[in-house]
Amino acid sequence: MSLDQALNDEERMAGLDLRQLEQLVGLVEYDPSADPFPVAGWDALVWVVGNAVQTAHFFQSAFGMELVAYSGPETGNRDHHAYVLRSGAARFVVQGAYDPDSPLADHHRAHGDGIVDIALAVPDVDRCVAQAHAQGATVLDEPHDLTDEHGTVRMASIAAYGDTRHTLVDRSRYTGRYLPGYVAKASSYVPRPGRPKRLFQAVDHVVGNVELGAMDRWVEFYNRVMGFTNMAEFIGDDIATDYSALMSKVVANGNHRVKFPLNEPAIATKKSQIDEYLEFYRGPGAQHVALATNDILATVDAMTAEGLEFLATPASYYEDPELRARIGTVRVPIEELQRRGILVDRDEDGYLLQIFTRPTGDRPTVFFELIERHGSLGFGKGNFKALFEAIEREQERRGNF
Ligand code: TYF
Ligand code: FE
Repeated sequence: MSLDQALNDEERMAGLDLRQLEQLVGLVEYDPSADPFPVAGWDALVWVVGNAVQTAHFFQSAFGMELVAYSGPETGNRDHHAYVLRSGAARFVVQGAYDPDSPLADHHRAHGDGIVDIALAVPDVDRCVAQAHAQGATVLDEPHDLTDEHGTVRMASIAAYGDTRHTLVDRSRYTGRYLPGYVAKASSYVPRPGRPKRLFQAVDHVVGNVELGAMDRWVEFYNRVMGFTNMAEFIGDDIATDYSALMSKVVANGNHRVKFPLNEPAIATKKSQIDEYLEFYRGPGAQHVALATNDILATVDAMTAEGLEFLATPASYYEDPELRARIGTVRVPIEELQRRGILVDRDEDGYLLQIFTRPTGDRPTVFFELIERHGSLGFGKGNFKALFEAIEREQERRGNF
């Protein structure tokens, strides 16, 4: 598939052009015809939270997302509330129990706020599920159609790490806002004057935390079942015990729209941030979502104005002559980055700017990253030391060290 065919209708409708997206998330060319499990991109990140009414508001105010659809008791869904939010190509679905006996209440009791489903857009659900069966994956929902007056969505679900699933979605024959059962609903939230129209354009990557010793098994799962390939960046034994207390490998689908770094705790003298996550999430799950923005400075400013908190970066990071020499010239003066705590990394392909939020829920589990790519296809390897030290300072403040 050429890159020009790779832009889906929704991305086109969101006003994104392909060169933009290519730059934003680092797309590559690939031929899906030989792929036994072709994945086109992200469909949605589906959350279960303790209060969907308020989380939907948070994603509109602090993340600048647009409310587009809703399902709940008023629409005949007596189990839960669900709000569908968009920002560019990204779609979040936020669900919270209405019925006290809803399975979502049990999910939330166990995990707290988190991602239950990393749903992926696929052109052929049945082909993917046939491959999943052939490779011995757990198929949670066989392919089925959902139909309403807007058309038909075909979907199926397979199990991923912990209680996380991948729903595979083909919405090519559907013109509705999200899925049958949802009604269109617009934002009543009014952004403050002067705020950029959109604070991020796409999902760049979603990181999974798995148990000690399970990382290679999950990398192998994504390789063998889903045809994902390994990306160059990883954290091995060598650096793990020095400061990161984690190991990490990255897999990506054919066109690199979907990138999954997978972390496991490393055996270190201190309690790993991954152990802390596994303890508080009660098992493996999605750790952070990286959001691609084309203006990380404006995004950080807008989010900060809404009260979102980012990890602090010490002045020593920006004053380090080695870092200064390595990053060279970026699009803004370093002082602009320092004022906001934005990190810089450069590799042979280019550079990236990134910053991390503090956990956004009650438990020290899920957080967000903002990333602005300028050619670099990496994940900020040069920042791992500074970043992990910042995360550990927070861990210490929580008394979980
Ligand atoms: O996704 C990544 O690999 C980077 C770095 O606990 C990272 O964002 C890795 C592990 C982690 C926090 C950040
Ligand atoms: Fe990341």
